[in-house]
Amino acid sequence: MAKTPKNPDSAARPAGSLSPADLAGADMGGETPAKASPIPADASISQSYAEPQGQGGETRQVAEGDVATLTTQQGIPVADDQNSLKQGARGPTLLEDFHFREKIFHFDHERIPERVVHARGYGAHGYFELTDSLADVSRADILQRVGERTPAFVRFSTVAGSKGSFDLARDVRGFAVKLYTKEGNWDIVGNNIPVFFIQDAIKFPDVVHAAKPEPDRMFPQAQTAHDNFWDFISLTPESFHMIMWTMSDRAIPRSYRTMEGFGVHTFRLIDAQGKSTFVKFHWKPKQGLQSVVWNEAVKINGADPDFHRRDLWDAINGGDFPEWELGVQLFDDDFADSFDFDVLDATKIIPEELVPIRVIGRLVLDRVVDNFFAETEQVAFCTQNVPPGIDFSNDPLLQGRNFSYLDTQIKRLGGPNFTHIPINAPKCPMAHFQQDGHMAMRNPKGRVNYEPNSWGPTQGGPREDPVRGFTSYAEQADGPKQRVRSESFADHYSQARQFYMSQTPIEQKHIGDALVFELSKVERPDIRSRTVSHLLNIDAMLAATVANGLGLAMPDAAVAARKTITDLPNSDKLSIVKNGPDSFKGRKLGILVSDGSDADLINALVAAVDSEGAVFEIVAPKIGGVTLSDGTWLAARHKIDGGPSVLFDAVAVVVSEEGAALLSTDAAAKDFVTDAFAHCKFIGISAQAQALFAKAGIADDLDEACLPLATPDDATAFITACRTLRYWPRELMVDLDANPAA
Ligand code: HDD
Repeated sequence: MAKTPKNPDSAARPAGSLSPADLAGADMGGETPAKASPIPADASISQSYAEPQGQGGETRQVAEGDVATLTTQQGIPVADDQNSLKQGARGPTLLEDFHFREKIFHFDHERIPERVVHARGYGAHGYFELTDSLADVSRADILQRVGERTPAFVRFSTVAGSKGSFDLARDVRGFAVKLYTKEGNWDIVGNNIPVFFIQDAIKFPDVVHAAKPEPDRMFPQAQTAHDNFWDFISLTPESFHMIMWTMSDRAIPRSYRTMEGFGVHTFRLIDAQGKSTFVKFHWKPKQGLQSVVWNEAVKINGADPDFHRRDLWDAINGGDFPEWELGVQLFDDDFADSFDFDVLDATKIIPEELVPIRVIGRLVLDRVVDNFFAETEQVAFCTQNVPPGIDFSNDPLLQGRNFSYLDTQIKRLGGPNFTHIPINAPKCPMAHFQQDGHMAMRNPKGRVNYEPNSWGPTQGGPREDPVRGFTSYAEQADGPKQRVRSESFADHYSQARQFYMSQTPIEQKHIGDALVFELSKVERPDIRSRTVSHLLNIDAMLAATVANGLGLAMPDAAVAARKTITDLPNSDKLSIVKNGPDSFKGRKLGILVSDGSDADLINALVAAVDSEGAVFEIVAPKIGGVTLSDGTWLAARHKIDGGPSVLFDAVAVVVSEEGAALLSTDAAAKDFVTDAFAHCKFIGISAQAQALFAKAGIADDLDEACLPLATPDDATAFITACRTLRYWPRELMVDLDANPAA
């Protein structure tokens, strides 16, 4: 960037009439000049604003280290960015003011349409490293050489909410990965749930319309707890497998870092001889699976609507790079033919116990974006972006997606040249004869823009390559042209049941609670009842729990196209609790302190957190921090009102006697401990802190996951206990829904 000429007349200006260079001189700490000057309060200063700006100031080159001159987009240096050009100090603004017009024009066009779904998201850069070659089944270059790294960009998202909605909505999470391979971009545009609501892409607008805010009132935002969604669902039995997942804690993940990702569809791998192997893609988080609980999610949305964004940003910037293994399930036609369900049906999984996962690589996110808009907002994922060696199956959802993503990018990014935007541009050589269009950035040179041509190898441009080029799998297709759903897609409940049965009791309880919560927001009793009629085809106990929770008479079971298979084996891989982390690494302890907190204890806690690879944040009565028992000062990260316990995985309350007395008068401090308790968190309690728990009304309920922090030695034991993440038995003591008689 060009360095600024400084405006030499700045020193002569009256106060309040600052030039850009003056403002920049006030050490703004970056390259960008400051945006605003103080607004003058008195008339004499405002008089000074009327002076002709930017006249008489000759420019001169300044030394390295000075800030850049503010310019227009055309590069014209700007003398005054505080005042529009007027005819007289109080006169009309002049059309001639090209700087003003350009600035406002550009501002007016800053927004591009948000994504029609998955509008709220967050991205990061990283790489994919192959750890096991798939050369035996695929010719894809990225899958050949062990140890080779491929640049990657990942965008996580929620589905239903707008761009400005909160992170902890109960929702599916998008898990979209762009791999910049040497043979072009490969996008695996997946979710954190391995199945989908619908089987045929023609139903996508309906399911999305039903999930989004209702069109007349435009609420509720970012939630499915409303009539339209459940009306659609209760009329769409194929959605019930996915419903089991979205009502589970999978839909309220603790972090993007603690979610699995799935390619969902069956794809094909194609080897050098053209042989096809079916494949499903899985991303397995090294951090283990973890979710929050619903009451906590609701409160996180208020306390920190950017909870997931901040978590990813902090982890990457803190050097704790999130990592996932890429696993594949490989199978052939024989397996597909013998499987109970159709492998082309995106409402079905193939249990890992049936087709084990082969881990072939790792995905590491090690760099946040430089600019959210340029990268995260403009990234354009397309399911149809696959390199040679990867191919599609006939899954009708995937086939529809392959049309939709290209189409949506043209609307969103404004034209056909969105691949010219750096985040979307392949990192391998490109050569083609596509040209022109809005915002064309990479324009071919030379005379030839067509083929075949006879201009010879140097002037004639690129040529097809039948060997290296993408070749579709030569699948035989036959049959009448018709609008039908294959009979093999007709079983809607068996895998929904298998998922539910594979959960631990606490996870099953959460599914029941979520259904009761959502359906309690539905106004029409017939929709509630119709939903329960489907649950009867999944599990009678679940249906009874939900009917009871709703105060609803049990309806008859919905008519099922296929009878539920009730003896599918349970799959441990479907449970979050059974696939949790084995350490507290990467997680966060909140430490509530006061003046006089035991310094040795705090130091011991911090050391134990450090050695576990976790992080901590200090919560204090005032943001100015506290003075510990040894006279040292401890900075605070949060004032108590702004640092509720829902922001932490576990909490420690290490306060002095006076601190406990003080905090006992504070509702936010009492919420801090009662919420931590209600959300089944591990709690470390110094002897003096007991008084706060007594005032909060839970001193008599404290259980074995509320650990005493009497001496510094207790710190390690406490952090070790936190590895378990939550103490679930407590939930049965604190929740009305746990009491069947209620
Ligand atoms: Fe989709 C975005 C995932 C079905 C049409 N989808 C989008 C994103 C993800 C998914 C992760 C956000 C990408 C990003 O971060 O920019 N979608 C899925 C999965 C599906 C699925 C896993 C089922 C297995 N989607 C689906 C269907 C259609 C679409 C059936 C249409 C026929 N999806 C879109 C879209 C979006 C999109 C409208 C909105 C913004 C975008 O594409 O770039 O084209």
